[in-house]
Amino acid sequence: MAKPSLRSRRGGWPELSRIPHPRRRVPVVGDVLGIDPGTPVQDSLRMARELGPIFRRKVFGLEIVVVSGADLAAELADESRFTKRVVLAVHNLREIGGDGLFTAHSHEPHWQLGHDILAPGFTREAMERYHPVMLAMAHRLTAGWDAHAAAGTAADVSADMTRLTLETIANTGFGYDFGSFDRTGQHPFVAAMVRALRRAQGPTVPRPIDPEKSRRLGRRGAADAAYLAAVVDEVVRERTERPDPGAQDLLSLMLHTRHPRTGERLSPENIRHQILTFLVAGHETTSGALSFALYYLARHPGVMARARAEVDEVWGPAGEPSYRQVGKLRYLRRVLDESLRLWPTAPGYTRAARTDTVLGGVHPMRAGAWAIVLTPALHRDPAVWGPDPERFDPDRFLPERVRARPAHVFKPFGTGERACIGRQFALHEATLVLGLLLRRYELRGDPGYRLEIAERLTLMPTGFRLTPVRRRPAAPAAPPGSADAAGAAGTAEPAGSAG
Ligand code: MNH
Repeated sequence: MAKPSLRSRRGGWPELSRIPHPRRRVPVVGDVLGIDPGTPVQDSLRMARELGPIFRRKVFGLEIVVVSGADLAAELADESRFTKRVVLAVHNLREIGGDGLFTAHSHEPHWQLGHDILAPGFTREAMERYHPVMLAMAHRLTAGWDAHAAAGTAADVSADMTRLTLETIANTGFGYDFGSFDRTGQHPFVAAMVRALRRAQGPTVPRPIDPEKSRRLGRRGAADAAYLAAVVDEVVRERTERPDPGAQDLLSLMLHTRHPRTGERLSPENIRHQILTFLVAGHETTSGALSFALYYLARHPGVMARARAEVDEVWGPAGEPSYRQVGKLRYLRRVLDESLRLWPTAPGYTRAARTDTVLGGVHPMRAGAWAIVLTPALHRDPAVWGPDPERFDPDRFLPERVRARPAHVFKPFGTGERACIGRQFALHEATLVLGLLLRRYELRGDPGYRLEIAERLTLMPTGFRLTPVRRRPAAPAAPPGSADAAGAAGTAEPAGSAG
């Protein structure tokens, strides 16, 4: 345990010293020993285990206060005392996201305007409109997995979930198609986005300054930003060249609607920022959530069997699930929630004090001072989640158990007015896809695989592969050898021979 020192070296705020920091603090550079620049979240999670519900971590001159205690997180959720803070890592993303919804300061005019104009794109009615498009994108995924099944090969789960979620947000939100499933490698949009997210995350430890290398990085960054801007141009050009008067998607809301009260419209520049924001925020985290859920399903055969039994019962053996049938997969939703508990793919959010205040009676904050809620740590607070928070157990999300917990202990989508606008979109898409995969395949993981997580502001499993095996068609509806089963096998063949 770190021993609280009595005096603050910064002076003026001796109280800061009352919260612990890692033991091996190095002059000037800070708390960097044993720290890997690529995994700030997983390192902070380890520190939280040792240092408790609130600690400070110093990286160069910057002292970050990290919160993982449920009581403190509940305080920080009080919108009258705290508000979202656009911290450096998010600010760095303004190079591509500008004053789009995610990177905007709450006081910037385009935040409220954008929020109000885009809100109709996330209603229940909107989800019902997206549902058939989501289904069509999921069928592209299963066509690929049918080919794996036919060839007996394994799928790279995160890569395929990224193909799926990128096509889903692009097609539902913008009527735009990246063709991700038609290429073997990563789409250049995804590559440029991942590099941008990594650059924004920045090095958490100082690296030797190599001027040639930093020039190279600068050029790379400018090239990526230019490329991403070109993609946005293309999205807008397609819509303006082939106007779709019936379109009721995010793009038409941005281009053609006014604020319901003030009549204001989004500026052309802001629209560009919003498009990129939604293309990125709308797929990267959902892809991670799906990948983690599939990882936990493969690791827990009992959970997988129960989830599959639910799908078979609620959806039946064949046919397209309706919008409403997706919402009925209550157990599968709990699997998703439990995956997001252990690995919330947007692993934190930052809260700044609106006025001078004291957090938890221990940590005085000036107006503007901020703390980060580290959600993977909050989601493991033993005071809330019990003595074995690492255990994967979807029944933690049984309604009566959720009701028995205090508020603000499960925050994978952030908090308050700046919480995720795409929550229902993501949950519907992910539940739909998991249901389709469970109904269609046995999923075989590599028992030797050990979870490895890449960090780039978001969390994503890497190297996780699954071999899909077509299930025997469910007994009564389609006995083996029936037209149904033969038809299904037949569609797999051409794709299989290609792969
Ligand atoms: Mn999403 C904000 C997590 C899916 C669009 N999202 C947030 C925040 C979290 C978050 C956490 C709050 C960040 C902060 O306080 O700084 N989002 C997720 C997760 C998933 C997700 C874990 C999937 C799982 N998000 C989506 C999808 C979309 C989307 C899908 C769009 C279709 N998210 C956003 C936008 C914001 C946001 C836009 C910013 C909202 C605002 O500040 O007004």
